[in-house]
Amino acid sequence: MLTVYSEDHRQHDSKYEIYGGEMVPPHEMPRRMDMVLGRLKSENFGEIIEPEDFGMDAIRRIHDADYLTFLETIWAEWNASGYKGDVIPTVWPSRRVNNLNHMPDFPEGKAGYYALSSETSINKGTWPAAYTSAQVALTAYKIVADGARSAFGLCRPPGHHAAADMYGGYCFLNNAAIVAQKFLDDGAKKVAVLDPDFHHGNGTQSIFYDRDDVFYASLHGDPNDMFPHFLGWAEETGEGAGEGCNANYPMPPGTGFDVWSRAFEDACEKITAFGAEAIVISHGVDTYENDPISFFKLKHPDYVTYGKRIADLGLPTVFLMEGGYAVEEIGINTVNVLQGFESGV
Ligand code: Q9C
Ligand code: ZN
Repeated sequence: MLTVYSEDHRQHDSKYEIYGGEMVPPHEMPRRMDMVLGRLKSENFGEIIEPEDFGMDAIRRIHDADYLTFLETIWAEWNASGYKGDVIPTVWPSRRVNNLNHMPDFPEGKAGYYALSSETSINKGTWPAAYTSAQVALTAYKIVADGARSAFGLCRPPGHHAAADMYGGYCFLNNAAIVAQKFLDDGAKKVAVLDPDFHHGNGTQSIFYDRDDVFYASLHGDPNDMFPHFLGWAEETGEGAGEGCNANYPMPPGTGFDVWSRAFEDACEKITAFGAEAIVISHGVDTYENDPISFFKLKHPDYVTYGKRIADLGLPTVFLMEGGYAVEEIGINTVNVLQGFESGV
């Protein structure tokens, strides 16, 4: 399997994340990619190639124009306003303060307008890194569209929390949604996005929620106990034409592979019943037992097992990196899924 990767991600390197009332170094850090690259190389997994540049068209199919302008310009505006640190939102439209007919001029207002949450800092290089991350995803797509069974986009920053006009959860552009839409625009009738990342992919769900051409399935920490807290319940099954095309599997703290893999099996069976012609995997490995911000209990061999189950779906498959914060072990778990997949092809 080919891996697509660019060094451009290093430009997204904020100093701080607000976590538990403290300013800490972001859990989503550049070193994550070094650990995945190291494992790909030590396992001789396959060639690692640079992304092509496909421009903005496929990105604009998913994200609103005003939101993209915001991402491109907010750091410079923030900096010009006299603020010295990373862009960190501190005020949001809320239940009782929410006249969205006006976009505030001041960058703090703009950041709050577009932000899901405050842990996601924006620094000078965030936009070029997010742009290249989407190009990494689109290049992985092209490899599969050209006939390969699978490809791995080693994306950073990740994407599944980003909606059409919202960033957060370490995500800016929804790489998985961009690729799913690209499959459709190039002729597929039905595509699935399967999201084993520990967190609910609220962005992907919201983008496709009323549509019957994309099936979205997510296994994640129960919103009662885990970010993003306000989406991801099992009752969310899609709406309108999309009714029945969304499947959420929220699970409680301490969930191990016995329970998790049954949910995974159900998701796989639903995707087959849906009739997907291709699949995008939101490849997060923050389900790992030692992940510092998560609470599932998957172990190294479990990743091989579910990777093989993905192969059994028999579909053209684009893997895109999402979360995983047990940095020293992210490479093992990430590559285990890919090796499990290849053993099942
Ligand atoms: N107390 C991905 O795995 N946590 N994003 C915020 C802070 C955000 C994870 C809660 C976790 C986002 C792609
Ligand atoms: Zn995650």
